[in-house]
This record gives sequence, structure tokens and C-alpha cells, in this order.
Amino acid sequence: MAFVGTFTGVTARAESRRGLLSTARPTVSSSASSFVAPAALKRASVAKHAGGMTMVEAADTVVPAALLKQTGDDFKDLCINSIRFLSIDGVEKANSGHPGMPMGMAPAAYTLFQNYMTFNPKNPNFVNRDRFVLSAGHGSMLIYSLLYLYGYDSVNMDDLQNFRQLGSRTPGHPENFETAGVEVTTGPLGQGVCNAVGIAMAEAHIAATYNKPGFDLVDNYTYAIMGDGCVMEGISGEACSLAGHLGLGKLIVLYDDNNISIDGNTDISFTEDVGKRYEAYGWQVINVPNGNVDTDAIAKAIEDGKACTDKPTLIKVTTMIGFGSPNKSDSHDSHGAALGKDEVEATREYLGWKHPEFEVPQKALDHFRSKIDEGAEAEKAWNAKFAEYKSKFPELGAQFESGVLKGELPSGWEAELKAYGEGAKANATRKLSEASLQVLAKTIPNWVGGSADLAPSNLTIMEGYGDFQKATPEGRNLRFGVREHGMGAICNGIVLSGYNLLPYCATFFIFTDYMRAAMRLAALSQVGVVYTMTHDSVALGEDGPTHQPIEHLASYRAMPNINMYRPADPVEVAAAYAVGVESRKTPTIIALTRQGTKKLENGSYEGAKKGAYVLSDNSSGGAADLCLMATGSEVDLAVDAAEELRKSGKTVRVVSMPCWERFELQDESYKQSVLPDAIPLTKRLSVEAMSSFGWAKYAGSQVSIDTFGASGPGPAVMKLFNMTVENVVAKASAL
Ligand SMILES: Cc1ncc(C[n+]2csc(CCOP(=O)(O)OP(=O)(O)O)c2C)c(N)n1
Ligand SMILES: [Mg+2]
Repeated sequence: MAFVGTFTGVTARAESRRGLLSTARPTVSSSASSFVAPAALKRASVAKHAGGMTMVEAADTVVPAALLKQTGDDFKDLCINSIRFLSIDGVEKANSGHPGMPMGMAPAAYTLFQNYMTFNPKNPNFVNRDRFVLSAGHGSMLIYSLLYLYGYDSVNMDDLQNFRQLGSRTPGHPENFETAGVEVTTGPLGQGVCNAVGIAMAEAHIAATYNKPGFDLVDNYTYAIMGDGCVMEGISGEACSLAGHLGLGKLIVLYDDNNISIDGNTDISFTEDVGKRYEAYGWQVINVPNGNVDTDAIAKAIEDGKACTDKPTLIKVTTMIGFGSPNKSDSHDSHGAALGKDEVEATREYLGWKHPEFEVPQKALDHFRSKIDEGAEAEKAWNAKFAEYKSKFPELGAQFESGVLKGELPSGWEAELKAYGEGAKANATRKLSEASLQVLAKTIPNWVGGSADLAPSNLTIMEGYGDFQKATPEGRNLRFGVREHGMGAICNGIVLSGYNLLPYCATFFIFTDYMRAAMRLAALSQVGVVYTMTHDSVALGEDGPTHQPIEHLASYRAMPNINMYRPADPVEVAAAYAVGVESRKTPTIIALTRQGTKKLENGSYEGAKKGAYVLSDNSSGGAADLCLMATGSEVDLAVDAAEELRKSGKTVRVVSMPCWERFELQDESYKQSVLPDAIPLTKRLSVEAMSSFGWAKYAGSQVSIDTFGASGPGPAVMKLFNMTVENVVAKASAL
């Protein structure tokens, strides 16, 4: 194991930067059993001292052979290095990817997966599995290596060898819809840890709802690995602050504290005391000063994390990025590029790895794969427990089976929702949304959600269903605080928890700007969150242009796999929610008014679910002189304008078009029945108090708003922007 070598280049620069060495250049030891430490080993050693553990002297330190023996346990090293070298080789073969993080965090990941996590590789969806989120998604080879080693069918040797290639199940960043065993899609830093908060909230809620004395039906832990980048991103602060408030004791996050991100040493921009910050959030914080080798300390920290049931735990694992690479460790050089052939060889030598690329020693593989039987046993035991639970608690057991395990919707929910919409009187659509939410709360036990501190404006409280708080996680009203971005990512986690919860979340439509990245990930991850977005146009009035959406509808219409609904009346609001509930793999935004709207005379639930339908047409044969199309509050304008136009002898068709995306899913004959070629684009006018962008596809002319809004009473602002019947009539008459 002993190795004698020099550490030069970037390592020397890192040393001088950190000031840990009295001389910038280390000297070579002549001893066969010791060598001069690379800077980060020294850093780790100093930290070790700070933690009250065995000390290795700082400057010009000669690290004892014991440290070179890595964990001090040859077999453990074999397993940890199996993870390291699969990750190194995967990146090397692809000549693309991030080897440094997996190399540094392999000991922590190994300790966690091998000794603490319950999972069934042959059934990645085992409901009571411990969840693992790789928030530092760039280190994706870490999770692929683990899935392969533990015998998941989703990642085989071919996949490892085709990392980042088209068609492989090992994409650049982990994608939940691509690779079984990957719980959430990560890559945009910070999102994953917030997903983990959502998963832990889902677990706490389901456990509080279904567990009975002697029957901990659901008691899994949620683990995450996040890096400096995740900790720096504001979104993680939002969700982790909430996690601390909620005391999510089953959430354990390992922070890869390696002091390196893309620009180099994090000292250039990130020097706060992260531990103190998380303590202030209400977390238990545990330091592991030498995560490169000290698996006992990692294990102890995880145990302490599990033992702390009323707080989430942050384990700050200090590591060296690219551990084992003599020239690229502790440097951003190992962050985001293959090590290169020579450096891989040097790393092999340093870590004592004797195996060719992609080869895992059989005894290590056998050891990893022993988790297959263990996982199957765990699931078997759980199944037996559930059978007993069902016989003792038949009603809850049946609800768990159908709602939580199978994700079935209870019968009758839609009939009730539709009946509500058809029977309801006109109102502001946010009020109609509030009533729809009550119907869904009553009919769907898995329906949970809330607002980012705008519940009285968004009207999102489900009356009688309690608040999810630390002491009452069975509550179904979620209180996100003013944390839109965190809210979005938490909701993604709630869906991806595997408990088949259906979350909605709410804010003003304009503030989707603050949660767009999470919404985009919902769309990409095939996550059916429902977004209740009120105050949907300049008509909201006095709050002015900072609060008035303009380009928002267009921007979400441009986003793949998301339903952008803007319903006009009670029937359409109910239909929009129905689509939201049914669309388990597509998120749905429902944009709602602050101001009153009329109830449409021919409003159609089925038509609204199809995205667009004909409200009225006074032509015979479907070739009206004009077609007015509108969404939400402007449908009233179109209806009234059509009436005026008809008085002057025109034939006019009025189309309500609450959701373009749903309309595009319909077959050609339906589309023609709504927007026939017989009415050419030049005779079609769209009416929407929002950017005209995109409407040209359906209509040759627009009544729209293509500037920022204005502060003033809603009706005055609408008038200022020509959102009037007179203007619609005038524009249409000119066609
Ligand atoms: C939101 C976001 N911004 C920027 C990036 C690009 N990026 C990928 S990794 C990284 C640095 C991450 O540093 P760290 O988390 O410390 O990872 P390490 O280098 O230690 O592996 C950056 C900026 C990203 N993936 N997501
Ligand atoms: Mg880092």
C-alpha cells in the first residue's frame, strides 16, 4: 500500500492558497512507508485534530502508512474503490462527466448504502424503501455505480460503459424517468435536496395518517448527498429552513464539504459557517472531519442522525474531491472532466487498485449483491406486516392499498367536481378554485397542498383538514412560507416520494418567476403537480406591474409537458382541476382571476377538458365570418363583443380556449370542429390580456398587452390597455 510520490501543480497552488504549508512545495520522503501528503490530506488531518482525533502534523507532514491504508480495512477499501473506479472508468470512457465527487464521497456512499439503507434492488419501488437523492447530480456516476453494484436491473455493465451516450440508461445527470432506482431528476443544483425535503414530508404525512401502534407501516428515511453548490443555492435554504421548522427527523443530508466548486476553491466566494446556518434552521449538525477515510465516523454520524427523531440532520463530511488522484485531487481539475489516461494510472497506483477498467473484484461484487436477498427479505417482512395491518384495520388498509400503493383515485371524485362546477354561480375564478379544492379535499384523501404565504389571497385552505406542522404531520394544508422556489421543488419531491400523494401549490401567477426552475423540472421529471396561480392578469389592479403577469402564459405554453390552463367560469375551473388530478405525469398550471367573471352560457366541462371548444356560433355550416377566441376573464369580452358584431349582421363563432396543450392533443377532426380551415386566420381574433406571443398560430390578429402593466384600479387598467368590448368589436370589424 505504501506509496512514495510528489504532488505538484494545482496541488501546490491549492496548498499555498490555503496556507497550510510553510513551503509551497512538498518534499519527497525517502521512507518506503510514508509520503508527503497532498494538501487536502493535510487539511483533513488538521480537521481531524480539530475534531479531537488522532493528529497528523501539518506543514511538510509525512503521513503515516495507516492513512495510506485508507479506511484501515482492506476489504472495505476494495468495496469503496470499486465505486471509485467504476465512476472513474465511466467518465473516462465517455470522456465527459464528473469523477471528483464520486471519488471523494465513495466512502460515505458505501457506508450509507451498505450499512444503513433498506432497499430492494429487484423492486426499486418497494414502498417502505429508504430514499436516496443525489442532489449533486453532476456526480451521477456515483449513483450509477451504486445501482450496478447493488444489482439493480436498470443499470448493467453496458450502461456504465455507455455513460452519457444516447439511448443509455445512464444520462449525464440522473433522470428519474430513465433509470429505475433514481428517485428524482437532479442537475440544477439545490433542487435535489429540496426534493428530499418533500419526500421526507410525504413520509411524515403518510406515517402519521396510516401508522398504528405496533404497525409502523411507513418508517423509511430519506437521505441526500449535496455539495457546496447545493448549499450555496438559495433554494436549498428555503426548503431546509422549512425542514427544520417541521422537525423532519427522518431526513438525513450528507454535505460533501470539499471546498471545491467549478471556479476553484470555494474560499473565493463561500466562507460562511454552514454548520451554524443549519443549526439556526433547527437541524442537528454533525461534523465528519475526514470523510476520505473515516468510515467509522461516517457510520456514527448516520446513527446519530437516525437517533435524532425531532430534527433533520446535516452531516458535514469533509472530503477531498478526486481523492486518490495524485495530481488532480483537491482541485477543480477533477470536478468536471475525465482524469485522463495517465492520471487514471497514477490513481490506480496510489489507491492500490490492481484491476483493469470496469472490472469489479468478485468478492466485492458478491458482498454488494448480498443486499439483493436482504432487500427481498425486507420487502417480504413488510408485506407480512401489511397483511396483518389490513386484517386489523380493514378500512385504512384498503385506502392505503388503493391510494398509496396503487395510486388509484377514489370513485366519484370527478362526478362531484363536475357537479360542483355546473351548479356553481359566477364568481372570481380564484373563489371557484377555492370551492373546487374543498371538493377535492373531501373526495381524494391523498390531495394535499398549500400556498407560499398567500393562502388568504390564493384561497387555498382546505377547511377542516388541519395544518401540517411538526406536531401534526397528518394535516393536509401545507404552509410553505414565502418560499416559492422551495415550494415548487418540495412538491416535486412529494410526488416522487412514491406515496402517490397529489400536491397542489399556490402563489400569485407572477411569482412563478421565482419557482420556474422547479416547475420546469416537474415537467421534465413527469411530475403531476397542480399549480394554483391566482391574480392572473393586469386586472388584479393596484398592486401594479410588479405583480401583473404579461409574458407568463406564453412562456409556459412554450414549455414542454405542462398544461397551461386559464379557465373562464366555474365549469372550466372544475375541468381544469380534473385535468390536473388526472395528469399524473404532466404538471398543470391553473391561472385564476382576482376579479369577478360571468358564468358562461354554454360553458362545457368536456370541452374545457379538451382544451378548446365552441361557445357559440350563429352561422349555418360552420364558416362564420369571424372567429373570436379567448381565455379566462377575456372570454366574457369575446362573448359580449360577438353579440355586438352579430347585431351588425356578421356571423361570429366564439371559442373558449382554456388550454392550448390539451387542444393540441385532440384529433384532427375535433380540432377542425373548433377551428375549421373554413375560417381563415385572417378572420380570427384572439383576446387575452397578456402577451400576444404565440397566438399567431391560431389567429391572425390579437387583442393583447405587450408591455408591462400599470398601477391603478383593475377596471381602469383594463381600459387603459384597451381590454374593452368596444376595442374587440372595432378590431374584429376591421378584419
Ligand atoms: C443551478 C445550477 N447552477 C450551476 C450549475 C453548474 N454547475 C455544475 S456543478 C457546479 C459546481 C458545484 O460545486 P459542488 O457542488 O461543490 O460540486 P463538486 O465540485 O464538489 O463536485 C456548477 C456551478 C448547475 N448544475 N446548477
Ligand atoms: Mg464542492
